[in-house]
Amino acid sequence: MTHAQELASEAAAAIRAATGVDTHEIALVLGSGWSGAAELIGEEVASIPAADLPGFPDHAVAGHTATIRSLRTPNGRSVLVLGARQHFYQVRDAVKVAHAVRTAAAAGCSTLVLTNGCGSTRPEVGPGSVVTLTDHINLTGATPLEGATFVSMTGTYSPRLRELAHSIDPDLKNGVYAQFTGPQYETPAEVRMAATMGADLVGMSTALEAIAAREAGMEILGLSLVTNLGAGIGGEELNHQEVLDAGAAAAPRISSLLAEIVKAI
Ligand code: 8IG
Repeated sequence: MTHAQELASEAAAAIRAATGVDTHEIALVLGSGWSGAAELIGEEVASIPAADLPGFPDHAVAGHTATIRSLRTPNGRSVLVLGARQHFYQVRDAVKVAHAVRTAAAAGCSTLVLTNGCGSTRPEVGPGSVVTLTDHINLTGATPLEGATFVSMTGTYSPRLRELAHSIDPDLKNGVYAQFTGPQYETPAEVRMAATMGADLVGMSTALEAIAAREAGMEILGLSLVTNLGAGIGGEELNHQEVLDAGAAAAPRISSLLAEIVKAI
């Protein structure tokens, strides 16, 4: 085991101890706009401050709300909600970014749902659209993998889970997500570059987590909420408050969508 996997195993052991749940099955990372889903998915078994778990940032870094929650669905499955996403722009360390996902894998999760809010490079896929990821482009220049770890990244985003999501909401789009480092939004030229490279979406998360999940052999579903058109696509300048407002406006709809998807997994 690598040091990162050992630390994740320790965190998973602490989750088992705190929840009394031996094996979790599904892990969720809830990005901007998606956090309301947890209440609809199941009953809360335990809520653990992330700062109490090995390898997670302490309170000062994580903020007050960073918790790892264990839910039990009506059909008796255990879901781990990872409310402690660390963005690459916060820590500049892809191994730290991947710790929560590795912990979920060590806790037994074989399925991972990664959600985010993002920009769109395509005017026809505007704010409020929900996109299932077919692939990603990692533009961070970083990786959570260490040493000569040659992981295949083909088929990272499960076609099976994507089809399941589309069967629940036929309005879902498919798209390729490009992870930039942030925290600044892109220049219009960078958005055009991403579009030329084949990216439909631009954001600041998900790809690094998907790499770690892939290494761990997890089946991955990526769900993006488009909160804005990428810089230069819409004509209007990006405004962080408008991005937040668009996320808040879509929250009830996408939360119930995610709850339906989890029920069907
Ligand atoms: I919400 O337009 C959200 N997150 N990189 N670009 C990037 N991240 C984002 C954007 C965006 N909107």
